[in-house]
Amino acid sequence: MITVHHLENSRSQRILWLLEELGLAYEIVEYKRDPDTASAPESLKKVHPLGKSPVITDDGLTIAESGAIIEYLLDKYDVEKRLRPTDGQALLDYRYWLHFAEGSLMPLLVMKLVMMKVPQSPMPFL
Ligand SMILES: N[C@@H](CCC(=O)N[C@@H](CS)C(=O)NCC(=O)O)C(=O)O
Repeated sequence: MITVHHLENSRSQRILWLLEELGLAYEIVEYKRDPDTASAPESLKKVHPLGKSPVITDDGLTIAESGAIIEYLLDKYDVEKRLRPTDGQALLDYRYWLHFAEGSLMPLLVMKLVMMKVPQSPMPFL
């Protein structure tokens, strides 16, 4: 059985979506954010040294990083190759968007969130 260590309001939602698309059985261990700091609880550090989500366990393996988890699940369970192109431009596009999400988009969004919490932003363009 796949277990998802799921932090509320987080990238972990990507993994739940994919598991639903694949029609797989899974269980969720849910973690609540601190109401003041929005940080993950200390208990998440038992499964991820940095206390980050998502993390899954499957068949004795523990896997972190949403992109790596997505690749793992598709390699193992998308046997009919429904969700990931196998070659050509479509595969290049798939890889581009998979990496764009974490490599380019999320850093900007997170920085923007952080700057919104700073009353007088030293970077007003953010
Ligand atoms: N690049 C990682 C990012 C993981 C990450 O930063 N997760 C956030 C939630 S979206 C988290 O666990 N934050 C809790 C904290 O830092 O306290 C991934 O794609 O899985």
